[in-house]
Amino acid sequence: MNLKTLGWPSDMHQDIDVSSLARVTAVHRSHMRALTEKGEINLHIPGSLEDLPVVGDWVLTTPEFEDEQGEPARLVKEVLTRSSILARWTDRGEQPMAANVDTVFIVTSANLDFKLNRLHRFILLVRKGGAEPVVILSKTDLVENSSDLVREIEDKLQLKVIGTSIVNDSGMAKVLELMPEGSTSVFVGSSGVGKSSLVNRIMGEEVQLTSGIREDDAKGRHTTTARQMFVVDGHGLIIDTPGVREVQIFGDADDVVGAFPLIEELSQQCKFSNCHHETEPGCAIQEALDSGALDVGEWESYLKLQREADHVKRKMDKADMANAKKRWKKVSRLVREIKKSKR
Ligand SMILES: Nc1nc2c(ncn2[C@@H]2O[C@H](COP(=O)(O)OP(=O)(O)OP(=O)(O)O)[C@@H](O)[C@H]2O)c(=O)[nH]1
Ligand SMILES: [Zn+2]
Repeated sequence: MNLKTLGWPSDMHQDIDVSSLARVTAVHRSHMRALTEKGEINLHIPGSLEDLPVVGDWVLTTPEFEDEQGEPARLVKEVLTRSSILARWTDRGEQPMAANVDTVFIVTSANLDFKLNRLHRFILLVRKGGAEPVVILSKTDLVENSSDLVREIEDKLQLKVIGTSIVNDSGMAKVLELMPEGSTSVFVGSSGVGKSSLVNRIMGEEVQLTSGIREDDAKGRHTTTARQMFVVDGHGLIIDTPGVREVQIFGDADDVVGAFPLIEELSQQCKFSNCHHETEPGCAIQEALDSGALDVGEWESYLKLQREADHVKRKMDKADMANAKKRWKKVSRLVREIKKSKR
């Protein structure tokens, strides 16, 4: 496998000894895996390393040795500067989920209502991370006017939108066209919109069957095991990890409230319309928590999501997306901030 197939940009880092390059393909609790020109290896992380690699990272390594498991292995010497980051935005800050991603396919289902505002905010987040967003309108076989819908969204978002269906195979060629050799893509979107179906179709059935990419856990859910970055024959790479899948299209406090109908109803019964549900008299939320009518766990997860939404919103309000130059400065600043927050 040559470096270009692995996504190495030929115009970068001319002075690097390419034989020491490896790209991280999987991050497990106990170890990491990576691909080099010569094949797959175990990656070991010395305790002195400041920033931990994520899937998609390019690292400089020591020469190969055989580790305790008898596998070819290398030590990470340095994580190279990321061209882009896909991060999960939490109340503890940005958590990088994948690095050096060129295209983020944002999958949204044609048969479900979606909020353009929310999609828009997510698109801004992807761009802020340095990747190119593309919207996929999935399951177009379930609606009648899908091409009108595609054009409408394209128009409103000023962005490429591809309608797909795994039932009649439409749109697959267009998706593959945006995944040329050497490119790296991820698929994100809410649960059930059809991400796995798309990735499996793109990868081809035989790859899926023979490489044991997916495995059912005890509860019958799909869990991604082993490798988390795949080469699509004749095309680019796909990163598919549980963390990447969890990158949520959150950002609107209103959406959070809407997801908790009981809390929404109760807050309308508070004595003061601007109640913070803390120590105010006549607070229906506090009363419901005392009486047990509202579950403490539910209230806590509501507060957590609310904080995350606020955090993302504040980030977005500060960002000026119109200026591409500024955008790139922000990417490198983001990388520095992430490095700093790890210290
Ligand atoms: N009609 C129709 N159904 C589809 C299509 N794509 C996926 N589905 C169905 O939608 C359901 C969810 O698809 P998945 O691919 O598992 O969705 P996902 O986004 O990977 O979901 P998570 O694994 O929970 O993140 C399955 O029952 C699929 O068969 C499509 O193009 N048309
Ligand atoms: Zn209240």
